Amino acid sequence: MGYTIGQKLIKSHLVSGEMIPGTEVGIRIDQTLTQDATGTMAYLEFEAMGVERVKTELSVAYIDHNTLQTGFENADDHRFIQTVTKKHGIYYSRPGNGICHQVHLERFGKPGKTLIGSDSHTPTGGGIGMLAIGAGGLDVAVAMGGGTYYITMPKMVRVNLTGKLSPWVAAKDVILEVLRIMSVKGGVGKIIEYGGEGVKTLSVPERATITNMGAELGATTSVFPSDEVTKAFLKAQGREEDWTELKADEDAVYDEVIEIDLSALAPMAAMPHSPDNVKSVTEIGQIKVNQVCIGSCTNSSLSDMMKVAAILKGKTVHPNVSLAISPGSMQVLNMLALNGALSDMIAAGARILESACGPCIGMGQSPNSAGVSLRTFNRNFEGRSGTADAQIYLVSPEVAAASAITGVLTDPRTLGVAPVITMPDHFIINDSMVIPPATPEEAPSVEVLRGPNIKPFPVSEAMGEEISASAILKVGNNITTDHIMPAGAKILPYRSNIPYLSKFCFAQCDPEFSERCQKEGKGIIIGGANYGQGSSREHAALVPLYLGIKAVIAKSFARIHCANLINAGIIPLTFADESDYDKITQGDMLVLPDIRSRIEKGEEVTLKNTTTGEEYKLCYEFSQRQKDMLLAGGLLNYTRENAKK
Ligand code: MIC
Ligand code: SF4
Repeated sequence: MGYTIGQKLIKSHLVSGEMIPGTEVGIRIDQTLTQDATGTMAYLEFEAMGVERVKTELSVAYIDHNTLQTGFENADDHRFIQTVTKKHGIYYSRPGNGICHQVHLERFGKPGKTLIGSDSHTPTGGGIGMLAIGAGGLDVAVAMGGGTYYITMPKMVRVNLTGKLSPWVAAKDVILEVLRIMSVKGGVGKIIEYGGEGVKTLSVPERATITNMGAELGATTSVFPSDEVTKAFLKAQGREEDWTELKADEDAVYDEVIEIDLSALAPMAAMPHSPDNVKSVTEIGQIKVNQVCIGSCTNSSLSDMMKVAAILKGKTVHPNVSLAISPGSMQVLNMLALNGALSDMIAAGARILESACGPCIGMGQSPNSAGVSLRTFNRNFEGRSGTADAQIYLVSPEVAAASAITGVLTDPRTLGVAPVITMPDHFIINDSMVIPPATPEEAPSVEVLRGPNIKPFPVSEAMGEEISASAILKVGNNITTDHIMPAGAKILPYRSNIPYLSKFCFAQCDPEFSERCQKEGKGIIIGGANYGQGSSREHAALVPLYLGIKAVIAKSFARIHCANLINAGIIPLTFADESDYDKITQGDMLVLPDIRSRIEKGEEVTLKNTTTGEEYKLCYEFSQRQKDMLLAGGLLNYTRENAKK
């Protein structure tokens, strides 16, 4: 039996386990990336491990999230990351150089390699045939130290592409269609692999848009073959030698096959407040638009920007619309400036932002009250934009630019002939904003500079014999890590200050949550299905840990968050019978009797509700390693214990 691309990539990096879906496999990591909102913590954790120099082939730290700098905090964190990376062998991409995933694709990613990044959209690298996975900061720290990265061996899904996209229909519409079919839970435990005749009609930036937003499916990752198109892209980036071919075997077997005829797709939008709430633009109709934002790691490539510029050329942004554009990287922005496209955007009235995440993570550009904002981004969770009642629609650059001119949600096919954008033979290459690390000889003399906003991170204790605490919070389905630990301009600067962040934990769901935790000192969270979807931020585990959360009992968990909980020493458990969820009321007193010995021995775990007198069966699927980690009180304790042995 032949292998899929995903299986080939795992096989060539396999350190432990067998490639049986649902069981744990350990893989060797070639490259890592961090961004600044998760990076500060990741490097503090790396320092705590006591490794002098990274053991990966390449590790890069990007500064792209916290770039508003409304106080000293961001700049201090940047300086910390710049100095700590210099000391430990990591490349540092300065603020202004661009969004981590865009820059990594342009300058560093290599087909056939493994990459983990402390950001959920790391699968962007799958666009050039990498096994690129989003992970918690601590997992990235461990990988930088040469440690193995563990995943549950995923099932393989093949998305078979036929035909060719029609004019005005974009890669964004492909992934929106996949989201419509599979939902935000549909990719959990799976690798989404693209294949078929349609693949060769898609450029690398188009493929990267699709693998990027595969994160919203909850998938482990998404991947395209590495072919002649990939080779041409790398050649244009001056990196032809980084190319290797990668394709699925003819007789590879998939667990699931989805057929998509590219020619049949139409422009689409994900409506508020979920990336899978997808309808065609014509179906939604011509709703009035207040804001349009173009950019983010999903849609900020040179070709996306060139399309936008061509649509805007000679036009003026509608008087009721504010149009903000953030090109994805210095390379993109510089090329737009040189070829005149930037001038077309400016003349049309676009507000040009720096090459960074910006509005995508609520760093400025919050819409007006109840405002409708069309964004080329990947997430439209409630409140993420910074305006609680804003209505965010996720669309392609084509739909965004067309609507910015008309002032209403517009099917770009009504605009006439679509612009044809060809990929350049050569991108402008200027890596001056990437600072290489110190040599091993120089490294000892590099001083790591820390600002006063950097506070120690919480470390859990070994698991006790019994847990007894109240159901301190009960939440519904699809709770995102943005609910658990919101981002945005006011809070993001405190990503290295857990005590301060804790005030905002679950603030959107229950403003009293944090205070209640402080009062009770401990608690158990009750969650619905797909608990912890979205971002990789380990703060969504570290802050609850700080607040005394001992366990989360949910209908099901999202992959990265579940791993982050275990890393933090918080026990993730699921209901054996989902209807038991309904029997628990917030405030009920709960007991997990003999939890330690039961997990140790692999026995059934029960939950006693002493308020109602009921008992519920719970499930867990921990590997031996995860059990040991939980018993030790998280990954750091576990690593320290192992080091002692
Ligand atoms: C996001 O898009 O939510 C982020 C901000 O990039 C996060 C990381 C973070 O919370 O810092 C992600 O996707 O992992
Ligand atoms: Fe940045 Fe948005 Fe991409 Fe996250 S999704 S990395 S915030 S651009």
